[in-house]
Amino acid sequence: MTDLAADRQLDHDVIIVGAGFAGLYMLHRLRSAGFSARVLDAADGVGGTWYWNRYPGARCDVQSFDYSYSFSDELQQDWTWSERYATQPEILRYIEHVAERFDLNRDVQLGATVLGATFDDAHSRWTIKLEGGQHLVSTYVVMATGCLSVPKRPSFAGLSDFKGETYISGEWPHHPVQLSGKRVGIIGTGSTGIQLTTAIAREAGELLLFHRTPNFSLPAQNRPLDEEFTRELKSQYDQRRQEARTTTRGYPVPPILSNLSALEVEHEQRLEVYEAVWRNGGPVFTSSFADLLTNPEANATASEFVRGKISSIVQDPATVEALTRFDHPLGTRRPCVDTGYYETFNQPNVALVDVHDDPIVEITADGIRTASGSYDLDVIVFALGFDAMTGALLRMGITGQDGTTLPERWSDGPSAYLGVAMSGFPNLFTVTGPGSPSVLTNMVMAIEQHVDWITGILEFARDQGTDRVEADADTEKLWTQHVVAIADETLFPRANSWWTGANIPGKPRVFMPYIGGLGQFQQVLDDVRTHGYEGFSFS
Ligand code: N01
Repeated sequence: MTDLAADRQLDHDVIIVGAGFAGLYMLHRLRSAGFSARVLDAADGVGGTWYWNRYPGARCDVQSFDYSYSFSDELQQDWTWSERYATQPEILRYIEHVAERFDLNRDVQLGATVLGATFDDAHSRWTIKLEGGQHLVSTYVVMATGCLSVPKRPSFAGLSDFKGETYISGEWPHHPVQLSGKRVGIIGTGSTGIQLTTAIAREAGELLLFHRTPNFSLPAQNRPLDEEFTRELKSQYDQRRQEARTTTRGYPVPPILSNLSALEVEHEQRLEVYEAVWRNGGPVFTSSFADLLTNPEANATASEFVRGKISSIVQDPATVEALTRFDHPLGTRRPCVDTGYYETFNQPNVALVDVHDDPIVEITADGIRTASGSYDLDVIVFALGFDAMTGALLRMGITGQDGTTLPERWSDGPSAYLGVAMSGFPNLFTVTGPGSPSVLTNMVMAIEQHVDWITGILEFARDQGTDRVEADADTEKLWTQHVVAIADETLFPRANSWWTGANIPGKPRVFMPYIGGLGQFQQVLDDVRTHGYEGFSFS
């Protein structure tokens, strides 16, 4: 591949991998800055995670009007969201609209599976190898490959013996799936499994939810957005976005939240705050008080409140016990957000199968067998999560200078400067990579932040007359240590979460996202830029 890169003309200044929110905006920004760029995506349509995750009930639990691009005021004024939390089809329509509106599709190559990306040290170029034999050569590569884009696949014994239908949530088919009257089993109770549960319970003859570790789920309090709300929102959209960029989460939080310690206030006052935040809905519950994610005692008051809510909703005591046997403080795994999840267990056609102490042993021709019993099923749905944040990058066949591969480089866990670049991999950038706030925030705002910054550094390199940009190894190491150190000051590392890689057997355990929040991270990015992109070498 090296010779190929040397002999050939450059195909593009930048190859972008991934046609989701990140890749499409990257293309738009690079074009505006005068770079030639091409987006590659294995899917047959744009949308990234929202192209693939089309399972029943899929929707986003960040409010629609926040989980959307802010770069174009015309776009945000023209587009109207129908609900507080948008469904997958509505989000996909939005992304397709953006791709058309900004004429992006002509530079998007779909059905393009990347098999490898190799850096040619002598000529400072990347060669991208695609399935089918095509090669593309570019100066820069941007991996916009998503944080939750590699589903964890089922590896249960006997899987191939099953006579019924099986589905993986992140690879849901495009054709309608008929579940009415069938006996359906769902394995997995993260955000995906919980959304699937409420949707499938309305349709299936019988639904069995195979449940291993309880997750906290908070009510979405979803609602249609009426004209008055939308008019008011649009009249202040710009201010809302400005504020969002300074927040930890990437969207403004409701004023009912308190900035006191949960232990500083009387029991009654604490309950009032929790009740108000519960009624407001959404994933902001852990911001009810200032110390819920740093002080175990404070956190226990919130966990207890949620436990009480679950007990008051679910009628069967054994189900309550299984749903509330929490092994982690509230918020140290990504809280789920639901509409009627706990109520679903009161339906006569729904039952929880507790596989915590009675694990799934195998899948049989007829269904699922646990250590103590067998469950006949027509359909099994796997909602087992993702090889998050690093999965897509590690599978991309990335080889840097000196022939070092990314899996070799990250064998002890990921290390990246600002979540955007790795030493030894010049001219390669990642959008919302490990070491950036990404999955702890509103992803669309985090994507815009990274994409704008990457565009800036490429313009800077061009202005300097250079075409080789690399993160310094020492600076990268310091940043990676800082990311871990600030996470260690919180309760987050206590949980077996996908943020730490704990959900994937053999994955090095490192707390991957930057916990400081979007606003604080912006200050870091600004600081690095104003110091001439300190920590990067240009040659
Ligand atoms: O994945 P998860 P997810 N046997 O890893 C279980 C985002 N998201 O796709 O905890 C039995 O959270 C596993 O059990 P356990 C959001 O950021 C957002 O649901 O390992 N069970 C767990 O219950 C979210 O956090 C939205 O004991 C097995 C489940 O599978 C992230 O995606 C919607 C098992 C995996 O849960 C990931 O959520 C959807 C086994 N062998 C997703 N292996 C919204 O915006 C795994 N499990 C609303």
